[in-house]
Amino acid sequence: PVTIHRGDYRPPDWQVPDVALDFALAVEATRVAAALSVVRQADAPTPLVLRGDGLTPAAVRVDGEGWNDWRMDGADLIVDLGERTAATVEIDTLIHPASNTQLMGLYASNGMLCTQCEAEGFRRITFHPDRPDVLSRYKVRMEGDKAAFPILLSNGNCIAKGDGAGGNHWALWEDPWPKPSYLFALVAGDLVVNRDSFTTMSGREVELGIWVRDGDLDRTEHAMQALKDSMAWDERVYGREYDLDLFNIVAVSDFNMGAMENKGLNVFNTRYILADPDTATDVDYDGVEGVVAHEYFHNWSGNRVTCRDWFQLSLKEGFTVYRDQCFSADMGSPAVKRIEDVRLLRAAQFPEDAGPLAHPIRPDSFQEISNFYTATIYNKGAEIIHMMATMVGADRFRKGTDLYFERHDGEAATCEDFVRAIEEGAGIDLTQFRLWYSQAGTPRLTLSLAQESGDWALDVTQTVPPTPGQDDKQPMMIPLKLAAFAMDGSGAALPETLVTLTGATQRVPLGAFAARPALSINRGFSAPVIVDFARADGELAWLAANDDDPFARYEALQQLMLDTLVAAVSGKARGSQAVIDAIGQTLAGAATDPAFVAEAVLLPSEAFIGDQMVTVDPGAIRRERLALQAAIGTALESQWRAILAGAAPPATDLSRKAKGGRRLRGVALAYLAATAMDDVPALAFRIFSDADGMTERQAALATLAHGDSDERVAALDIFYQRYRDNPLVLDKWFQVQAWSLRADTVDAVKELAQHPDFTLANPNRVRSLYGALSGNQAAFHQADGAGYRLIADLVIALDPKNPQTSARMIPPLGRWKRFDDARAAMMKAELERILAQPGLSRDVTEQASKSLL
Ligand code: DPP
Ligand code: ZN
Repeated sequence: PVTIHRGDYRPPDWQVPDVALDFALAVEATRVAAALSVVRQADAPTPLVLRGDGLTPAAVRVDGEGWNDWRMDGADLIVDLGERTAATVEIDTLIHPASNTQLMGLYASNGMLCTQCEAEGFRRITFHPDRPDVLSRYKVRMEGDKAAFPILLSNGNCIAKGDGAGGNHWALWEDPWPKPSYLFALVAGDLVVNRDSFTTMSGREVELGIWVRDGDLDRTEHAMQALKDSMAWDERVYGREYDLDLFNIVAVSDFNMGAMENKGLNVFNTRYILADPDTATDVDYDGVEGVVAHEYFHNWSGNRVTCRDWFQLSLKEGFTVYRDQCFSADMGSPAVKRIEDVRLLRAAQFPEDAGPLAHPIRPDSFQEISNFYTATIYNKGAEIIHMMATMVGADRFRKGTDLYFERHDGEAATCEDFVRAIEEGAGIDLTQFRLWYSQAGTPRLTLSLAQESGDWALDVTQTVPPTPGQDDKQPMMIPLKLAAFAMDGSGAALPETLVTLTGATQRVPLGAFAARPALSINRGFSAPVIVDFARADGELAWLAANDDDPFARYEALQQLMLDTLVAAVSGKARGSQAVIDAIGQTLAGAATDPAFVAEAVLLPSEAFIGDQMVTVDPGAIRRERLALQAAIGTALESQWRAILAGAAPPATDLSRKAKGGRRLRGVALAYLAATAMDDVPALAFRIFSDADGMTERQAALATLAHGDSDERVAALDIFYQRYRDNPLVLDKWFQVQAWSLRADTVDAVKELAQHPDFTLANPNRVRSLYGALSGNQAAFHQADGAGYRLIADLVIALDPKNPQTSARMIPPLGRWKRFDDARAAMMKAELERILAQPGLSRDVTEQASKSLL
């Protein structure tokens, strides 16, 4: 495969100011007639290079005449336009939506036709430069059978429609905003709409539509509310107004990503639109709200200002994730949202940064851009923006983003453009900070306290570990929020201070304390770093109870649990009493903030415990984590039972408090289930049966699924019978079984893959079974290698159909360096077996071969 380098960027030789597309729609074969107006930018008469993927030109015309000066270069079309500096190039192609299993370009899903073009799917519809720095105005005509496709949608506004011959009808859409081809969208199908409207801050009325299959309409209200809230939030917080008269969202069940921000016509995975209390958990509800906001916010951070090239992907994704995180924090609990975001970063991004696929948020090279829609580009990218905002404060950050939007509106910009706008608008020197864009790897801060004649100081050493292609790292600019407290009741404290680290070592004065102070470090997770700081259990427990920053309280308790678990796994058991006491004390706050308490008392995941160890021992981690969970379950039994004794909040109550209450009930049940108390299956089954909504029902089912009771079998069966016709809920049925802590989970997954409801054609279904398995550390790393084999078999079977989704399953196999020799050898063998397959996609080839390094 060819490696593409960021340094090789050249501006396009030809711009394409206008694109006219004419679609003759049919599921089996759709004819596309494209007319591109092209204008030469290069001085020399270079030919026009139009990218294609699986296309054959049926006809090529230039300025209305048949044209023979063209040739194919691999999949691409090269048109020689001689000395012309401008022309209209027309190309006809024939595409086959029904057999498009990659779900890129124009494809059929559930009888409807829809598109996905980011990053490079437009070239599967017609020949085009298909690079984000080529922006065009689009006019789209589509015609098709009125019965099969009663609804015809594209970007922008519908400017004409009518009936055609033979039961056909047609529509003409025009998008006034120039856009890159990756934002093109078309949808044709039998859809119903939830209509609403929004009046923008300048008084413009925007028609909103959420389009779904018949029968799903009553599950769209939450998404609609989220959309209106997002529109108002972006006006209030960023001064950004929507810019078309129409905003449509279509929900599609077969979708590789979560959703797509096409101009004026977002296309969504159904799982981020459809929600009602009976079928969606509180987590699902929050997912809908967050993703609707994310895609809406892209209208400015992504669409109005787009990316110059795909190396700049984090320009729009990191910034937009940051924006959706702040939105969700404002809509709910900022502390809980921060905890969730950090947990996700640690679960998905830190391992990526520590493994063979590590890359900077602005990568230097890639083979297949689809492989770079990563937690690094998205979530670490968001942390980089978060740090800038922390350093300058909200008002100056807003000045920076105002300048960015104003200066680059209508342009294809770079990460450097963004940094410069923040520098100038907010007034800060980000010279050293730019290293966050170029250096991969999670910085590690090693801390120690020093005492100088009654005054205390903190010594900080930072190191950035080597990553592939980057052996030597420079010290980074790291904004570290800290505070210090006297634990002796004297009340002495260093109030919250923002320290900006710049050197490899640095001494931070803390002030006078009679005894060693308790240090509250990286408050609010001000920087995406790992902190190494040996602290006594008593100090952590004190912080867990007394720190004034809720995130720091959470961190202190997590660290206490982590220290206890790591010691136990390493055979240095030190008892669980400190953890039990701290959890018991935290539970006292359950009535006031159940959501926070539920997050705070959760044990660190098996994977995160593994991340603290030189060699991960999945079996010992599971054993010790379950043992600690059982000890906590037993010691605090009455508190857990008290939480479960009250009635659950009604499922229709989506207030912060009700959601928190349900979450805490799920945690309480899990703690009890870890003990050997024999009434627990019956208790869980009663909660499962009595539940008036999916949050309680799924929590109880997941708890039962870990065990071995008759209730487990009954609940799984009831759940299946009740929801077998609802794909999103059926995904949960597969998922809870693949998440199970049972010893036979790998075999169960193997069997479930043969279930009549399992299909490789639907990415959600694939992820719900196999994605859940690879996230189940002890199962995936089962000592006989059966988990590895199962994932590799999947990658091999799925690659010919859907390389993008297949390649996403590979990274867990690439973590072999962290495991013992026997496991490492089996993991590598599976990667090699994948690479030995003939005709492997570029996606899988890149991920598997890099994973072996
Ligand atoms: N649709 C994906 C997202 O919004 C890629 N742009 O993140
Ligand atoms: Zn995005």
